[in-house]
Amino acid sequence: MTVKQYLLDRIAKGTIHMALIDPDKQSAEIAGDIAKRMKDAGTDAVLIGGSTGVTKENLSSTAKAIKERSGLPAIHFPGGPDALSTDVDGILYMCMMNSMDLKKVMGYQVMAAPYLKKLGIETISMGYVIVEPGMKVGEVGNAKVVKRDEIDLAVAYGLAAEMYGMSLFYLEAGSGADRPVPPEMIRAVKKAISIPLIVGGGIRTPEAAAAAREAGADVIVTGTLLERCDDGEYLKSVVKAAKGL
Ligand code: 1GP
Repeated sequence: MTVKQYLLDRIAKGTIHMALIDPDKQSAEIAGDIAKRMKDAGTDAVLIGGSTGVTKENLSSTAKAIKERSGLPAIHFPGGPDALSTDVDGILYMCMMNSMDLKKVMGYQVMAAPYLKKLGIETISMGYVIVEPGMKVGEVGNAKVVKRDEIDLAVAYGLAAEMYGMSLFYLEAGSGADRPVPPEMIRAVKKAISIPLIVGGGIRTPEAAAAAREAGADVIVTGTLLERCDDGEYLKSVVKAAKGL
C-alpha cells in the first residue's frame, strides 16, 4: 500500500496524529526511541524534517531507526532539495504557497523531481501555508505569513491547493509557536475544502490538540513536545485528544 493510501484510510476513520522528529536534534538511536514511545501513545505516522541541518546521512539513519523501532511509516517532510533518501517511505512533495521565494514555491520541486523519479520515492503532493507567528520556517521560507485573522485568505489558499489537485493541505503556525493555528481558521478551511487538512505548530497540550480536532483538522502534528517530554502517559493524553479517543 502507498503511504498516501495508508494516511487516507486512517483519516477516513477520524483525525490522526503524526509525530515530527528533526533528525538534526538527536541521534538516530534516540529518534528511534521517540518513535517507539509515540507508537505506544497511538501515533499513526512519523514525519522527519527540520528547517536546517538535515543531511542525507541523518535523514537515512533516522528513517531506518524509526522504522525498525516503531514500525510506523517514516515520511520525509523536506526543508529543501539538498537531502533525499530512499530509506524514507515517502516524501511530502510540497509547495510553500505563501513563500515569496519562487524556489520554495516551485523551483526546488522541479530540481528534485528527476531524482525522486529515479529513486522511486513516493511523492505526496501538499499545499503548505505558514500562519502567524510562523517561527523559523516562516523566516527561512521567506513566507508572507497569513495573519491569524485573515481567515478568508487561508480559505483561498486551501481552495487553490485543492484546485491544483494537491493531495493534502497543511496550515503551519511554525514549530515552537506560542499560539497554534486558530480554531476558527481551521473550521473555515475545513468547511471549504475536501482534501485532508493537516494542522501543526504550537500544539503541546491535550486541550490544544482537542481544539484543533474539534475545529476539523484531519491530521494533527506535534514536534517540540516530543523533544521536551518523555512522559509516556502525557504524550498518550495529547495523542488521544488529537484523535478524539
Ligand atoms: C512543525 O507543525 C510542526 O512543522 C510541529 O510544530 O514543534 O510546535 O509541535 P511544534
